Amino acid sequence: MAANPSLESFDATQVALMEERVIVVDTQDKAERPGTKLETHLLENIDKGLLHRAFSVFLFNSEGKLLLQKRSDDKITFPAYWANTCCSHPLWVDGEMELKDALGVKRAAIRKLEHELGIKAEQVPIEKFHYLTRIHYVAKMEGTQWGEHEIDHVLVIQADVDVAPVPNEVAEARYFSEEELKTFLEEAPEKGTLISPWFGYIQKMFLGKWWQAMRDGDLKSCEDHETIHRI
Ligand code: DMA
Ligand code: MN
Repeated sequence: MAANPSLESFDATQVALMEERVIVVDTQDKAERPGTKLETHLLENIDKGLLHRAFSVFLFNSEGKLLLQKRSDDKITFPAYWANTCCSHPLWVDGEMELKDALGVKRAAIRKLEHELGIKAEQVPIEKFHYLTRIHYVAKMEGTQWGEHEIDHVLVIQADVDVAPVPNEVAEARYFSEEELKTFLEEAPEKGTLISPWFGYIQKMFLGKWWQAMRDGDLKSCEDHETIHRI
């Protein structure tokens, strides 16, 4: 681990959150030990294979539009990038490590939907989440010491919610139809819009299928709890 990664210039709350204890896993997603968010997001550790557990929420409203967020400029990793509704990490605590029915990552998702987007827990009841699959990916933030190396547990929920973004987490939250998202992504390079690597991968590989299944009320057909997709 880097002796002294420079954090002085960052938002104090985001710096404090680097002390969170996330779940270090092996390549089969077996929990090994707690690791700080700082340790697990430094490229010099990622380059040695350090891997942790994460989740990604895709929230659709009753019109079938997907909520995306633009990450705050205050985020230490991937500031100002657009991503799916909410991403974060389950913590090394009993409630968030429970594997049965993916309860651990679902609880973490409810915690962070409120923390990042001000969405109240009662608007996203745990039984409404669909746990679809896991994606193992690595991403480096060019020109920085930061990156991601995660087994990302994908959660989909359809719910109408009240959104109140928290400024040092989320710069903007916006709903997209499938067509609107297509245009947004096509125009991204010329407009200089940053798209997070994990959302980019998921969008290309899975999102169309999940969107259709959500409309058909058949998300169950997209559940694959055995495979860990490796990107
Ligand atoms: C990390 O998200 C998780 C994924 C899937 C990239 P994040 O950087 O937004 O985490 P946090 O909100 O805890 O900083
Ligand atoms: Mn991470």
